[in-house]
Amino acid sequence: MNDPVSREIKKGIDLRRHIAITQRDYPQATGEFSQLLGQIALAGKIVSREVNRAGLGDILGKSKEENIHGERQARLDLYANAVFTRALIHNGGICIIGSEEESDPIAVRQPELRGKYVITIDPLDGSSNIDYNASIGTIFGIYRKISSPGTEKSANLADLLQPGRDLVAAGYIIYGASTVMVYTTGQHVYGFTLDNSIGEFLLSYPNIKIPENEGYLSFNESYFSNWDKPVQQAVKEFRESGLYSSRYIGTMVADFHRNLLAGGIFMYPAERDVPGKRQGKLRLLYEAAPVSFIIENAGGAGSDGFERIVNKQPENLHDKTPLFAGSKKLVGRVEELYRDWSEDS
Ligand code: AHM
Ligand code: MG
Repeated sequence: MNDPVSREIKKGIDLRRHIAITQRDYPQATGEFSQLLGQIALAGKIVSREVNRAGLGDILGKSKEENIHGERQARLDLYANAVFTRALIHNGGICIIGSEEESDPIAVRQPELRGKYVITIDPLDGSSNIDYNASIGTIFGIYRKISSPGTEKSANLADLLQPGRDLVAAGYIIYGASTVMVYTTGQHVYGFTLDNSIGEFLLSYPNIKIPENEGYLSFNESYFSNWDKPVQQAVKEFRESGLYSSRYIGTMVADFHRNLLAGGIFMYPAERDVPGKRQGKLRLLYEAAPVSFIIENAGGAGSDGFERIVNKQPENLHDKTPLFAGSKKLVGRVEELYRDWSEDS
């Protein structure tokens, strides 16, 4: 960290200053991207406040609505979706949103509000944990508009269907023991902790790198018998290595965050014979691609067992994908076992 920018990026600086410093690398920047990250952070603070007092109000429990996946939406899901959507449309510098909670994309109608960025978002990941005071989170991916340059023309679905390798930035916010926002623009992975006393995100992790040969195995073991042979074999080997312990919260962003800091692997494999889960449960655009982009920039890997998640071309907004995200060694072993299996069968 000898360059002037890195020297200024010290623990404790606030997110706005951090963005301003890192944007100096891009003299052509118009400020739209900084504005967008600022709006995400603002919406995150509002959702964080609501999550912290959720049990006191009337916001826990299920609504009457279902999302595109046939899942009953929690009230807090809908609240988070509304907060993020509003913050992004007004002043977010974006032209279209693809959200887990909306079956169709939301294009920004007013030309004067349209920006050059495109966002995919899971406003509240870990819905099944909401009522039990366990960690939940928000995941986002930011792309450039590709359908027609400039902002005069409305964006369309094609702008959202981009592979993860074209992400401009990706990140997540965890509403846990404290609220933490992690993001990367394709170099360092930074983590900020919300200091509630001043209402600011302060830099707490200046350069996250995933450790090798230690950490946690994180998956829902109750599905073991539904997984492909290579996954079962990998799990057996990882357990027998004696290097790893097990942890599973059931909120991907929380499981992922822990393993990003501590090492290991998070997985949500395909269950080939289970309707609705033949490609697993997690969604490519607003869950798997952003975390894979992040973990690759932290020195790890994200794969569906056959190829890098960031190379997968989405065909639909709500496509699902199996996900293996963790240290290069563990994800690489899953891929190796899949390769041998495909050759044998
Ligand atoms: P959600 O976005 O509706 O909350 O669903 C995704 C979540 C992930 O956070 C988590 O990894 C997974 O569902 C847990 O599923 P399961 O209960 O099958 O283990
Ligand atoms: Mg989710």
